[in-house]
Amino acid sequence: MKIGIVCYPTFGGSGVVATELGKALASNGHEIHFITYSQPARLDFFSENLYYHEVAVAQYPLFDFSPYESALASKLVDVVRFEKLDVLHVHYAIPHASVAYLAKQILATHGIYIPVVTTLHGTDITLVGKDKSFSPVVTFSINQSDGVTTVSENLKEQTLASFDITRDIQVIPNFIDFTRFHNKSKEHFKRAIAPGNERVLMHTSNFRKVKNTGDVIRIFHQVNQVLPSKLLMVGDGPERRNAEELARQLGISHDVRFLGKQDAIEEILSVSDLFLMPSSSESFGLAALEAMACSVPVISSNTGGLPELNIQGESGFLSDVGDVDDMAKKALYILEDCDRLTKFKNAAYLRAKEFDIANILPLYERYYESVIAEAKKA
Ligand code: GMT
Repeated sequence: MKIGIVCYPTFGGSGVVATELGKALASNGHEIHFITYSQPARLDFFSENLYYHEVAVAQYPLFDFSPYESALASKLVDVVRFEKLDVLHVHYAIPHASVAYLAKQILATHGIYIPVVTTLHGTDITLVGKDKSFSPVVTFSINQSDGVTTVSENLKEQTLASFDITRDIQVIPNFIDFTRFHNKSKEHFKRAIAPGNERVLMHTSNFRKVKNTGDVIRIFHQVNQVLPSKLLMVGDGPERRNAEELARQLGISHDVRFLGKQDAIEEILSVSDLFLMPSSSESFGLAALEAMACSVPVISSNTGGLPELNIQGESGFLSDVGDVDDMAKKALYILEDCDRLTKFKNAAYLRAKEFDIANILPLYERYYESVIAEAKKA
């Protein structure tokens, strides 16, 4: 198949999923065309089946806000026509689903019918999409897509509950590539981070409010009082300064390392014993899956799609959003006993295996085939 992929090219989960999906589809012989405003962060791989088309937005003194949507729609029209694509797969509804609809209508005037698959990832539904300034467009563009997927059952339920949806939604969960994400021996790095063989806790995110990075620091503070440990904070974003300030106020900044944005997440996970994800909303929790693939158990909140990934008492524990005491108690339960920690690490890895890309890729391939077949009938 010739597949066009539209996504945010950043380190955000939707962009990561879109890029990893495109890379895997290309390895499976499909021709993949990424159409984004800059090269996707994880498009670090050469394949004769991978193409990248940059959306350039013209600047003009009249524009306070450059019209990205128009530039993207025009680029989609151009790429679909020239490359003769079979399907367009857009990730994150805003604005990609409505832009794809516009491109589809323009192409129809040229006698070209391009089916559109929209994948809903999370805040495009749970936070941003619900806002009155977006919801009519989000509803319309979901209903007008030829195929719609969500990354968890919970996100599907939330979509149906929050918008007036008149079409089917298919759940296809996030996935993991074990050739990259597995536990690697990084003993020298571990000794540098934890010279006293302390336990290492880790959090990675884009430090938005929804990630509750303050709770990460508070959980660690409680753990550290009982069991001397280290915390690695990976990523960057608006809440990073507050998290750093809180670590200082609690007197633990010497045990907390803010590493900023990092490419080799799997290497940092390989020296970690526990992953913390206390988010107030999380449609799936890709970062937690990456941790589990590297045999790192997870302490998470029980919100959104997290219970579909993290199994209570097996791959880690889940607590109510904001219940820092409970999360700290459960973190200590896992970390205090070496045999128990090993048991949780093994169980986390086995749970992650269920989301191996080898299991999930065929779901997307079959879904594209069914959407293309339906479109041909119409
Ligand atoms: O929805 C978001 O906040 C953005 C999105 C992204 O692009 O970073 O993240 C979401 O998509 C990931 C991939 O499908 C999911 O694993 C994340 O759970 C989800 N984030 C939230 O729901 C907060």
